[in-house]
Amino acid sequence: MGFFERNRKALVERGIDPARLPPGQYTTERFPVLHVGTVPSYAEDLADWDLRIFGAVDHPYVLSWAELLALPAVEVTQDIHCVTKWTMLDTVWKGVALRDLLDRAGVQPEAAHLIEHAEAGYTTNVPLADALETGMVAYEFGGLPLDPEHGFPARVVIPHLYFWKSAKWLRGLEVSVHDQPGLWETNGYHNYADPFREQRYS
Ligand SMILES: Nc1nc2c(c(=O)[nH]1)N[C@H]1C(S)=C(S)[C@@H](COP(=O)(O)O)O[C@H]1N2
Ligand SMILES: [Mo]
Repeated sequence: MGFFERNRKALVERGIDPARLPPGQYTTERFPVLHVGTVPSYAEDLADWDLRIFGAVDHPYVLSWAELLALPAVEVTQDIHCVTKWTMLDTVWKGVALRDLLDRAGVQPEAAHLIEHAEAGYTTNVPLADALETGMVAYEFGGLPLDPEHGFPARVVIPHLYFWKSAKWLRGLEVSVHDQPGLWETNGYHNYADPFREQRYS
């Protein structure tokens, strides 16, 4: 029996439904770190961080760190899946629902895409409907602030798509009428990225 089969069998033995594991994935307990470039650092009070909500919206706005924390928070437990084949089950995230952030901006009716803008020019695109359904701007993982390498102070989490669709070190949310494929999407990765349909590459 190979590694992937053993991993799947171990889930069954733990009473976990193996259908939660997308095809070609294995589960891990330790949280891998994956990104291009360097981990950004910020002032102690995060005065040099903000989040801009803009694009095809009636009321673009900018949130400071304190303003983000003051918004109603949600806590979710979700499975996450990286295209490099690891899955983590039952990860716990706290933050603000993308729906709440975008509703405040007044999304224009012809908008159909969300472009996540992160530090150092990293972008990734998701259909607006997907972002509104499951997406959040997370600032806690497992009850603690995000680690710098996992996106501190805030990142997107869209658990039902491969994890490259969840930008770390988030700085902007752009609502867009037209699709704008991001770094990985313009380098051979799938534009939608459903792990259960194994949409790894295009
Ligand atoms: N800003 C930024 N966000 C990013 C990336 C990146 O390179 N830069 N990499 C993506 C990829 S490919 C993955 S798999 C996940 C990894 O998140 P983690 O390091 O917290 O596991 O972050 C995503 N978000
Ligand atoms: Mo990734």
